[in-house]
Amino acid sequence: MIKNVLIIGATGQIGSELTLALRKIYGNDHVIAAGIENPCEKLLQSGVYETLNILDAQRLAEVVKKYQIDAIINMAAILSAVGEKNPMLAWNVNINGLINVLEVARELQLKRVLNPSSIAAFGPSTPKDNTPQETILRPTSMYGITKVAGELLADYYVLKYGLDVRGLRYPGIISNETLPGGGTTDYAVAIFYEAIKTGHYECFLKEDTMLPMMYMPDCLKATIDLFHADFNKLIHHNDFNVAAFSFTPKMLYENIKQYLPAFTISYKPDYRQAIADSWPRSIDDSCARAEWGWQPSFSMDDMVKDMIQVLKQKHEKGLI
Ligand code: AKB
Repeated sequence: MIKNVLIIGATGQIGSELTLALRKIYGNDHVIAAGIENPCEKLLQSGVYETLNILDAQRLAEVVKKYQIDAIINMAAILSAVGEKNPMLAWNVNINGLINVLEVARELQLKRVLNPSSIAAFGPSTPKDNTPQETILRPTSMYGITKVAGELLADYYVLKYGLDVRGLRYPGIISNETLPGGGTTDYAVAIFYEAIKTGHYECFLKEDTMLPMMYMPDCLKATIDLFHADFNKLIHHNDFNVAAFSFTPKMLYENIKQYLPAFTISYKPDYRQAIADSWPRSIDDSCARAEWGWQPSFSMDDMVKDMIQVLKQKHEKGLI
């Protein structure tokens, strides 16, 4: 039984909400948040926060021992856009950081590791529609290269050492708590903030760029369900496709405009367009559905409605 969980990268977009969700399940004292940035009040007040750089293997081992950790969730990553600006940083954090996690888990005989991958694992030669889980993996971004290598490394630890390591390929994640940082799908979050705050958004992707996306409550559900899945029933381990819906910037703009009729958009594609063009348009997640019962709850319409409602309230209170 898992008692104490360490979440590395706990201050990030997914890590921050995942920490709070897992504290509700395991208890505040049993979910240790760790990262290199300043944590928000909610994280600090609900449990322990440790400053920890994933590249510091010795300190990682100290934290694991100090809190008798038996599972690690690794949310620390350099995402696609920042990764293209600084490829070696992406390789270092995403691969050497992961090796530190896998090695500490092997040496200290932890019970479980969860390490996410991404739709960035696919590349321009991958089939773009309803992309299967097992297909051509030849990404052209450094982030994507680290995600494929990470999936293979994690599977290697399963095969070679019998370590319980699992992972899922996140699409773009949309949320209203912590802002994403450094990704290509970040436009799908920024557009809501700008629609509410200024009434105009300049999009860095072309209007017809279709990408797979998911609302945060489904992202948390997918992560926690896979974390709790019966290891013996898993056929795959570190490459689960998960899907909810796909849209283009134009589709998202038109949906938001229903709630904010004066909202305007302009398009000024930059270097992130090439990254987006190399990714799938939609995802086949039948392995996740069959092996651990994955099913999304939020449609695009549900997500837009909820995002507008939550962010409007925050804006009225002066929080954004
Ligand atoms: C990114 O855009 O880099 C991430 C991802 C899809 O993994 N959000």
